[in-house]
Amino acid sequence: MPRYKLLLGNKSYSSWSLRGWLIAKLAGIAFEEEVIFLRKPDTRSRILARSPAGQVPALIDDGEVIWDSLAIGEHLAERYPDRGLWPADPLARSRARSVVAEMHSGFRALRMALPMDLRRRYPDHALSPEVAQDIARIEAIWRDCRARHGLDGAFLFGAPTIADAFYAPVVTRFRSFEVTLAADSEAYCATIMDWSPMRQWLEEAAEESETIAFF
Ligand SMILES: N[C@@H](CCC(=O)N[C@@H](CS)C(=O)NCC(=O)O)C(=O)O
Repeated sequence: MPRYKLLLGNKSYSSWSLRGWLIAKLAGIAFEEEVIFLRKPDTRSRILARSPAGQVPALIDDGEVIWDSLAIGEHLAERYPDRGLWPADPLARSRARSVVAEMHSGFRALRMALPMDLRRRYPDHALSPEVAQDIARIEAIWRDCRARHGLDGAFLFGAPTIADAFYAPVVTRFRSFEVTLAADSEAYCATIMDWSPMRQWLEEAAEESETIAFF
């Protein structure tokens, strides 16, 4: 039995689970998965039986639970410091932590208005000024990271890091809501959609039969 188990929500809808799962893939660990469908009468009790915050993702490491996507990232980065979860350069690392923290605690308008939904497209979806402001800020973050730290690869800091895992569900939102982006942002979105663990997640999401109607 693998040492690690990852507790996840539906692959089609759980953006925070996607982050945790991509981070586990980046760390190269072997892990079991347990998917708990969201928005079911027993969702909360099922998650609470395994993780005290009642949210996914949670990583179970040898019986000890680490909840929250960012805590999972830090836990695995500490366990496997040679696997490049954070950029090696100290300034790039601080910047990566900043943009991850900004995602983790911000972009509320975008997250509420454009849920992650890998099963449907929402063309012509009106964007409020607050959502447009979040989108502009995200494009500026991507541009700045790529220009300052990403020149030796196609990801935000060159090679893939926790920062890309954190922005991957934003990419899927931009795709499902057919958000018009600048050419460099489009190129970054294409990189994420073609990233091998991302393709695996998308394939597994497509196999799910549960659906959630957001609108
Ligand atoms: N801060 C948490 C947020 C996790 C979160 O909001 N997860 C949602 C699913 S994407 C959840 O568990 N919701 C519980 C529910 O729907 O009952 C993290 O980064 O891991």
